[in-house]
Amino acid sequence: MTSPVSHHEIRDRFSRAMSAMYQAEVPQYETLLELVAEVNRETLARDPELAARLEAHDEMNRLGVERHGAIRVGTAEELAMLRRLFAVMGMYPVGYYDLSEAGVPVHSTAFRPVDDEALARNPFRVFTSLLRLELIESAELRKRAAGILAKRDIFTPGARELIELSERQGGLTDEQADRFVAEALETFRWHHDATVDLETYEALHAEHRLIADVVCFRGPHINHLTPRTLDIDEVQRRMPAAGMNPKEVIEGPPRRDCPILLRQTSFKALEEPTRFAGERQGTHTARFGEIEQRGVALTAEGRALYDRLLAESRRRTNGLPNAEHQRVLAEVFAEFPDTEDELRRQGLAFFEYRLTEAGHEAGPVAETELEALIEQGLVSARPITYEDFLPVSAAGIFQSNLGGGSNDAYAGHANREAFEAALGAEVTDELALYGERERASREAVLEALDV
Ligand code: OOG
Ligand code: NI
Repeated sequence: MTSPVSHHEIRDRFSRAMSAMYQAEVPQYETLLELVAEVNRETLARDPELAARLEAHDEMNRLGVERHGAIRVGTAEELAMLRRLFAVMGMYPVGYYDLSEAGVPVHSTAFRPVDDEALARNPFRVFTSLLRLELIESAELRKRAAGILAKRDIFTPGARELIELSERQGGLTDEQADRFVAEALETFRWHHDATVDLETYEALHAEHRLIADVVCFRGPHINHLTPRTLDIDEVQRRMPAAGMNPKEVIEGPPRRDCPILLRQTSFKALEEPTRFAGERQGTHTARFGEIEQRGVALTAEGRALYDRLLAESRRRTNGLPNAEHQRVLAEVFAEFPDTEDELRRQGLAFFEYRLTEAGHEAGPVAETELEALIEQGLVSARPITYEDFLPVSAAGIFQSNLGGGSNDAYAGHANREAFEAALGAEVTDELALYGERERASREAVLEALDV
């Protein structure tokens, strides 16, 4: 094959094409992008230290292109083919998310780039959920949904050909990559026409709105895209003036000096005119816009502390408006150390180690303790950004856009094995990825210092 283009280049082209398509489909998303860019600009101007840090950490370049999206599919075959489609762009399944716990009949993974260079170039991720028809109680409805899904093909023949070509050749040429992007995009396009009649839609909708969303259309339309903001509280505050209806509360941890994990909010899904079989006009509500603010990835210990504090605050925040919700969260999370040094010393967060200039110049060093080397100014530690998602937050995003629909009967059905069987591959453990990055950087630093 003549000069293949890199997976990263294809992912970059695809994420831009997807964003352009979604801006055309959902003009409010374009407004959201403008608002996020404005707040990011202001935040960086106000906080030169943050600007310098992002620059030094290779994060400035990716900020403008960074986003994630989400889709929902109906069958194992669809999920397995998506895995192959995303692999063409260097995106691999990371993490298993059980949403049944939150009353939503799906389980999910995130397709995303995994290595440092790929993440720095364009960290585009797609949160991908598989509908779990087995959780629907009515056998009749289950059969009906499965029958409808069996009849559709969500991929164009061109996309299938190019995926196979890429697998055979080990990549795509420039021209093939452009065709791939155009063909792959078709899978995620919105269709105003449902594939079923209104009566079928309503029956599935009555079981769970999400089931109707997955089953009644030609494909897994992208249901939101999410740019990365540096100040989520400010964007949330400005949304109404920009004509957007924000969800009630920001999901995730509170505002902190050292941001951890992920905070998210969205504008609510729009009610869109939909034509059903038999020329009946109706509406469907699925598509929205989301924003996220990312912080440091937590170790298993840090995550356990986060989960405990989140559970504790949820008992106290139920139903509170955002300002109160955030105040209670901040109170409960006061227990979570909020300096980089403490997060590191207590092993709560992942860091990447590098030699400082002094470290580069130092000769062989006898000290073997990283903390001592940091104190001596030979080594610096920088927080590793969290690249994944949070199940409780994801459930909050699902629910605020599904009219609060949740069903306790779905709970307690995590089934990673079944998900991986459908996917045709194992999902990578996200903690292992961060741990490996930290470990490799520690070894490289110690080796360079010849300790
Ligand atoms: C996915 C919701 C989860 C996130 O950012 O946590 C999500 C969906 O609504 O399909 O996107
Ligand atoms: Ni999202």
